[in-house]
Amino acid sequence: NISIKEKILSTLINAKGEPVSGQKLADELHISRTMIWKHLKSIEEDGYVIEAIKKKGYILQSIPDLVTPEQILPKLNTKQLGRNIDYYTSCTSTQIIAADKARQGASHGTVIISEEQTAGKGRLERSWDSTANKGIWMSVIIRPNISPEFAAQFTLVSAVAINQAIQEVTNLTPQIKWPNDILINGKKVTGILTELQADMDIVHSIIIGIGVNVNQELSAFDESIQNIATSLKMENGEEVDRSLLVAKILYYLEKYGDLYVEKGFEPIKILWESHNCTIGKRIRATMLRETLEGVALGITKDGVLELRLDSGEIRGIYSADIHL
Ligand code: BT5
Repeated sequence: NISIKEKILSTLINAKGEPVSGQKLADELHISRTMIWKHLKSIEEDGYVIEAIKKKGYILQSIPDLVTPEQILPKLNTKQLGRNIDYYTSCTSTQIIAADKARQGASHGTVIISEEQTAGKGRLERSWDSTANKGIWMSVIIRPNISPEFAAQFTLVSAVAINQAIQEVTNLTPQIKWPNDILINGKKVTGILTELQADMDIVHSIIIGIGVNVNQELSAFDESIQNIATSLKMENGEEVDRSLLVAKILYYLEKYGDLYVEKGFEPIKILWESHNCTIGKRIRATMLRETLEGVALGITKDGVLELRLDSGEIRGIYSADIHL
């Protein structure tokens, strides 16, 4: 059933605005005109606008903003990332699906993307608000040839890539907050969750979970985060083409990921520093066992945050929640 609907849809898309005869569709698919009509209704329910013209047929007037492979691939300019896209209208968490796929051998660059997540997750089992059709909820499986100790830096590589993509698509200037947030006007627009499958000395895969709030209104967010979250639309006042943004994120993720594997962290560090809002500020870092306060001096060549405590002591921080 689904495949007949998809065939009708792709026929309409391929007709590029020319009318498609209902009788011809019925003949080709060996189903009745009534069934064709039912499928068209169902396609309209997905957000496509179809016009029926007497004696001529059906014309596709507009396509909904979805993050389907059909919408992403024509905009994608990568060698490997996103060449294999696993698309869902709804799922628990793309991160969970990606972990399974990675274990089953999914290739470098495989993307799991969903319009909605019912159990989106942040770090430390926190939840991630993932409203249907309004954001980018995706996981990218990569298989770089690096040792596990360098994997965490992919969070910073990803932050630089997403930041760049957002700037290109929207003209907004977001800022990176160490380690895994992107903020606009002090509010969180993106979270990154980097997970690792590895042995002691070799990475099998890194799963980069990317959540970007794109077209939400404030009321779409859970009340508990309405004062800390924002979306691209809330900041620049207009709808953003999600599939274009996905394609750009994958483009820069491939570019900076390759650069990192080839040249190390130094070139990424420079990019990261030029867009961050953490360095030089007085911050509080909450970790699992302690909370420290001090001035963020910078990041090391390994991406570790250096904090100068009031006592003068300098501490390296590997992972924490930062309060500015
Ligand atoms: C993160 O965790 O920021 C990582 C988020 C990663 C989400 C992506 S979506 C695709 C993939 N599949 C998944 O299941 N996850 C990844 P953390 O730093 O722990 O921040 C989580 C905190 O951010 C929550 O406790 C809330 O306070 C806040 N939050 C939750 N949803 C949010 C949203 N949509 N926008 C802004 N803040 C949010």
